[in-house]
Amino acid sequence: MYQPLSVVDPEVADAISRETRRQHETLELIASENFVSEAVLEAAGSVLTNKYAEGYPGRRYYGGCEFVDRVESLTQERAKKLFGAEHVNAQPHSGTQANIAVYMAVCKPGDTILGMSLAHGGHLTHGHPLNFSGKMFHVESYGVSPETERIDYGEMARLAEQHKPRLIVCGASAYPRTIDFPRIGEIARSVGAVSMADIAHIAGLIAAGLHPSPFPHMDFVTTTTHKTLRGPRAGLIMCKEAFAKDLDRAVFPGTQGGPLAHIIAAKAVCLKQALHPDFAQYQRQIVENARTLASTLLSEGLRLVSGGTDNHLMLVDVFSRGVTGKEAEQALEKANITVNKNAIPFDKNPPMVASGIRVGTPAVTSRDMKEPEMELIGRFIGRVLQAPADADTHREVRQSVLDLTRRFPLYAGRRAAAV
Ligand code: DSN
Repeated sequence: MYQPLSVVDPEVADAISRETRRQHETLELIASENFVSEAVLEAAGSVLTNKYAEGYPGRRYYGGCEFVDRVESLTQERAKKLFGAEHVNAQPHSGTQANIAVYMAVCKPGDTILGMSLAHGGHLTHGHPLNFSGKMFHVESYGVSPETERIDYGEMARLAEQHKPRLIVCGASAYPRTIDFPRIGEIARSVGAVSMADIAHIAGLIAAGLHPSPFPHMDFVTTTTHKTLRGPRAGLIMCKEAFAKDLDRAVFPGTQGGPLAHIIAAKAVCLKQALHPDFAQYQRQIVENARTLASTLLSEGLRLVSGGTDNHLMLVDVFSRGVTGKEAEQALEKANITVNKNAIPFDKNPPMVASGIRVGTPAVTSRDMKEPEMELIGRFIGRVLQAPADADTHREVRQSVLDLTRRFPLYAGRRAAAV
């Protein structure tokens, strides 16, 4: 007999219900988060979770794969069309899994990889010493220039020439500026390195033509599907046909077992939605919103790393105001504004304290907020950061945030049940 979650497991049901309410009532400014469509949620919560399907469409180690084959092939076809990719592997469970697979496809343990330093906006998997990438490979890191706080391509070229890496990795998780893929591709080719772009943050912008494409400059492109792409939490890899076999072997059986068919279905749905013309308009609004929020924060007297943004996020140097990133994150949370503390380039504070916060617009744009709301949000942030320890300020701003979130409901059909 069917029994709802609230009956089977009231504790988990309660946590989900409270999280639903939190999502409704806060301003989600974490640059890597978003709100998926109901259709994506439905696919992710479907019976496909019951199915094992090791292998690839048409070449499985299990029977009964007719329908999951169709789903995985659709995901591949749609990703190829959206990004202009030659080959797609739809199975990575996450962005980290996607990056692991590429490294395993082209490198041997001990090979040199050149990636962007986490401290300057890169990602853990781009060679951080505590990550598998830093433990398995010899890592050289490039970063941003101290003057412009933009990627120092000259330094990248010098390091590539000096260390002759097997793989050059670009892409970032906290970099507000356009990435010069043609230039990086040229640097890689000049030293005989394979190139990889991790476009997890900017995949939606690339799909909409708002950030230059990494194709045909890069050999491999990895992404998550849950950030600007607005799909399920998962990964995806694209590559040139010449690398297809090595890549597929590196995903399965190299680093993963059974793929998550329900999540692959949710990726297919998100890619279908991303191919619709409305998606490009959504991406344009993300970028417009980021510009407006950045200029409002500047007018509030806050310093932005590199002076502004070209994409969906900005790094606010809150320590220039005497507030640490940790204090800023906590104070804003009390006002129902969610951000994450983030190191800024050449940070003097340790990463768990940090001098900055990272602020992004994909999720609030999914709630249909536009420029006037970004101006309001910028002023809320400015106000909290002026008095980060003041409980009255937290309360007043929280009330204004609640007024705003009520005007822009999330999952309108579910709202009554959730709140
Ligand atoms: N942790 C993600 C982010 O927040 O950017 C990157 O994987």
